[in-house]
Amino acid sequence: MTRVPALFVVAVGLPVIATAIAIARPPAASAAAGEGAEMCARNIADLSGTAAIPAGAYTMGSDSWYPEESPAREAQVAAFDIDQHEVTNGQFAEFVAATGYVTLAERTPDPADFPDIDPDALVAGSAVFVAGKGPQDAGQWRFVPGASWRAPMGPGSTLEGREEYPVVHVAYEDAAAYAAWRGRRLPGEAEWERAARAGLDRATYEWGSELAPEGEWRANTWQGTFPLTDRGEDGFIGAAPAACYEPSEYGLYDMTGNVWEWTADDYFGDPARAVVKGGSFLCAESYCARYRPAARQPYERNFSASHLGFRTAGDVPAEAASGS
Ligand SMILES: [Ca+2]
Repeated sequence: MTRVPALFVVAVGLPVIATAIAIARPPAASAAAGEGAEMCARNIADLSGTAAIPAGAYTMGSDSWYPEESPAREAQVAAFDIDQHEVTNGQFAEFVAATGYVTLAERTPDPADFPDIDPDALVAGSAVFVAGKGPQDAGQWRFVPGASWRAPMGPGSTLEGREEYPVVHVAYEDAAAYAAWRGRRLPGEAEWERAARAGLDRATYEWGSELAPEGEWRANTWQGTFPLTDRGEDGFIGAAPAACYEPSEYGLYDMTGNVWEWTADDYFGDPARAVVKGGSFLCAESYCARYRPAARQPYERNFSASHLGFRTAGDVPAEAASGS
């Protein structure tokens, strides 16, 4: 399969990034953390790392929301474990330091793969959501040359102070390479959704029936009209450090919102696209509402963006899973 670089990908739900090869000025680093930083007193190094998810059956999908989630049906998964939080910049940096790995967004596309395109237009980079300046200045997606996991907003931006933020601008192969390095893998969609549901069968949200029970925000999403104004009532405009919000019954953080997460599964059998789950800090009630366990969306496997990350999963030996 010919690799198509991210800059030519039209992602579902995004404006066309494909032909926008105009060299965008690197945006100024936007407010990454809102007033919620004080919520993040938790030290992720103190977490156990992974959480065990029991084998069993549950109701996967939903008939109450978007068509791609239907039908609600029984799914059975074997026992497995999953990272308690999204893979962070600090973790990914360890992987890169140990292996010299170069992510897809950092590689210049090979002109041999694109004979019809001016080689000068083939540049490395990734999709960045650039926030607007107010109600009259909507945020927008741009392809930013030089944007990568190391420079999330483009050249000049850094990871300083962002070691515990989820790594972004990782394509599927980057996420899979990291997981393999740790002796792990990406979760399947049915596994991911079982983990997100935390035993609450058929519940709309990870924690129950209300998005913000008693006015308390449980995850990092977008409050307001996307892409105009994010009121940041959940404490963050943009991504949040991993594990700021309260964990689920399974001990998992940020299965809802913050950044989308890759799963291993094809989207409706299309091997070029994988299912991503969980929604992101850009998901608003008016626009996306995919901050639910049943929700799903496809991304081209070679796509990367500033709101897309992952976590890893592992198999549990049968004797351990049976409790013997
Ligand atoms: Ca938010």
